[in-house]
Amino acid sequence: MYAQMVDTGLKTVRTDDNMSEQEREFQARIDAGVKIEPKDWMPEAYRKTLIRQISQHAHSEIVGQLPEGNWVTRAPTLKRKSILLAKIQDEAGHGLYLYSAAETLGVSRDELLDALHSGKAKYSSIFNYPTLSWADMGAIGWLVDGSAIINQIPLCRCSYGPYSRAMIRVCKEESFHARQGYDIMLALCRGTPEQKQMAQDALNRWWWPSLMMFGPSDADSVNSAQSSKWRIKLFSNDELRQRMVDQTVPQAEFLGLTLPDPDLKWNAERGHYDFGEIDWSEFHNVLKGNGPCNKERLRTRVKAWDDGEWFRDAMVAYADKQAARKSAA
Ligand code: FAQ
Repeated sequence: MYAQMVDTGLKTVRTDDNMSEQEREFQARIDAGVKIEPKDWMPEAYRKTLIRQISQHAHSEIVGQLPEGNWVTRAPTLKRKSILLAKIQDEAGHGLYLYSAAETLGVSRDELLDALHSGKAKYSSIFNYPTLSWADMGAIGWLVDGSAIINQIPLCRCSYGPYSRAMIRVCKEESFHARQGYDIMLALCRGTPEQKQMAQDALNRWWWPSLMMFGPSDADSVNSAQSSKWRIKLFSNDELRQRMVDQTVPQAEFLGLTLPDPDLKWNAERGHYDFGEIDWSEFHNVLKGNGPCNKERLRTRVKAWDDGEWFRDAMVAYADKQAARKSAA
């Protein structure tokens, strides 16, 4: 069906000339801004791309609970503890909306979780870094949730209905997360010199990994061309990364913190901040499973899954019993 494709040098992209009638109609619907719904016909590659991206996204939300979970018992006040708990709980909810959206594409949750637990599935590189101090809770909310929002606001308008609708609620909650993170940073920066130093140290460690969240540079992004054509991606990795830098620099200035990049400077001609080269070898190393916490994160997830088996079994047994009662009545 997809007989001929154009080789972009990265990954093949379907061209208008070589599409079947059905594919052309599908592309026309996307170009007209009509949402694709689960029961609509879709090219197999569109379905697979969405399953890949949505499930990676769901796994990121679930694994993303772990770095912050590390600080629940050590939050400095009851109020901070309640806020952190609520945030972590929100991330679990995001994972659930996203697994549900992926399931509408004909894949089961068990298959998705198997892929995560066996180490086959990817999740965001950012969650393979350790959380060493309370200031990391501020840096994660400010920078990681901040980056997540920048990436996810456009996804509210993506072509696949269930994904775009899930994103609307997710983005609302992410905004609260980013604000609470900035509020932690603000409190630390207005505190003692030691507290301000903690905030600076967290910023130093989380800045570059946050920029890596947006994925490889456009020149190296294998999936971007086709995903843009299908309106799964509305902006490129580099465009969104630039947006994050432009948005964050004044916020760091307000905090009185220094971004750990000697090449960062305003470029009046471009109307954007120029910034230094990202260490892509670190990014690829983390993706290969060799980040500081990859093994620990996976081990924790697998243990949580195994420990929950009795509960899942009990729920299924109860549901079976109810169904048997109903059919006997
Ligand atoms: N980490 O060709 P591209 C959050 C992979 S949610 C790991 O550019 P694509 C909330 C990519 O999968 C954060 N892998 O790929 C929260 C592909 O591999 P594959 C997650 C990465 O898909 C906050 C390969 O590299 N957000 O933070 C990364 O077109 C706080 C080539 O890349 C989403 O998932 C990475 N950073 O663009 C929770 C948003 N970047 O599959 C708790 C939805 C790239 O071909 C606490 N996803 N890769 O083997 C997306 O927008 C896209 O998937 C991108 C990547 C932009 C991430």
